[in-house]
Amino acid sequence: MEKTFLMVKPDGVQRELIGEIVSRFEKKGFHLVGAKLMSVSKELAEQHYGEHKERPFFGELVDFITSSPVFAMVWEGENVIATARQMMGSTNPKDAAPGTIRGDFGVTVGKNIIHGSDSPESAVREIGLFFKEEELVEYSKLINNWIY
Ligand code: RTP
Ligand code: MG
Repeated sequence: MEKTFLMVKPDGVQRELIGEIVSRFEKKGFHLVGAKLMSVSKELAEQHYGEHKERPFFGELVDFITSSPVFAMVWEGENVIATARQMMGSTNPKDAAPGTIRGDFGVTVGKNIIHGSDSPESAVREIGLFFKEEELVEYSKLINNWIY
């Protein structure tokens, strides 16, 4: 089954939105297989956002993500990568539809509450950056028989 890496960013943690965000993915029918509250080191931030190294906002992005703890998660389910991105909404909250996480809770692009992997390749890379294999838990939930 497909897995994705999702992360409540420092603004989401500070604003006490962890529960709200976890709840949305639980209610959707996805399966939580790993989660932890953690600080992001400068090295990890630079690796995670490596694709944006040449962008003018790279320094700000690294400073922001290392400024306060994040809540890192791995979720599993059919098409979870694309569906989670839809549930997050557009990168800039001003363009994000109501009903999406960024549309409901965000205002500015620099503080847009949540990160989600944008492709299967990013998901594998990001899960590997943030989680050791033994931190991911494989288990069954009977409720999934009513979803899949
Ligand atoms: P993310 O990686 O955080 O899930 O967000 P995303 O895919 O929707 O957007 P991406 O293009 O990967 O950009 C990463 C993060 O950089 C910040 N950003 N700032 N100041 C700016 O113009 C600007 N553009 C992007 C955002 O916080 C975005 O989530
Ligand atoms: Mg991205």
